[in-house]
Amino acid sequence: MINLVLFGKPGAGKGTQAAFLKSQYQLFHISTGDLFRHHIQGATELGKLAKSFMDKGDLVPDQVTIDMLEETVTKNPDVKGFIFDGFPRTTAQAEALDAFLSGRSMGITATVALEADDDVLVDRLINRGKTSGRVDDQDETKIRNRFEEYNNKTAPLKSFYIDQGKFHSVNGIGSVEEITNRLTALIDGLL
Ligand code: B4P
Repeated sequence: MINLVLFGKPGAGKGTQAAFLKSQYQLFHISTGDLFRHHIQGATELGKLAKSFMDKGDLVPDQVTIDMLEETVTKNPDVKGFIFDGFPRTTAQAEALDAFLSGRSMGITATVALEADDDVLVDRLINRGKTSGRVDDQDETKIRNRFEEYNNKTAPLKSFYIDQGKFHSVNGIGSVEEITNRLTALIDGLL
């Protein structure tokens, strides 16, 4: 089983690259951002709660995110592996994921970070915001707040995974195809 964590700032290309990687390696893709947006569309209680955080560019509280992730993994017992896209985003989420996976005789194979400068990311997100309708992509202040959340809460996970010998980083600047090639070269070398 291959279980990959895709790691990187908002707009780094996690969702974009996951779309290729899931078919390349036949993995089940779980994007917590997409799951929340699905709940928002369906106007569920979870969606209403998530929206109140996401629209400001804040992270959604850990426990609801962890519960949603675990439910999705549990519902898909027969897959070859998972791409965790945008999860974990805090140390509490990373610890919960390790405990949950080891309880099912599974584990993270590798964490792959897509690295890109803030200014490139702001341009990408503002651009997406013109068509996506995503409130969190339409305002530079909210985008910068998402970077702050990342720096404060998510960046510490780098050392969490370095300590486990599982952290890898890829240059996230270039064409989508160039970055896909960098990722597949890295992942093929790990298998
Ligand atoms: P996410 O949905 O995870 O989204 P993201 O970080 O904005 O984007 P991603 O990195 O996937 O970028 P993408 O490929 O789309 O999170 C949204 C929010 O949900 C969070 O702020 C938070 O509130 C909440 N949330 C999610 N998970 C959570 C968790 N675990 N805990 C708590 N809260 C959580 O690319 C962005 C744009 O760039 C696209 O338009 C794409 O086309 C473009 N692009 C990609 N690669 C490019 C390239 N190489 N060149 C040019 N453009 C490129």
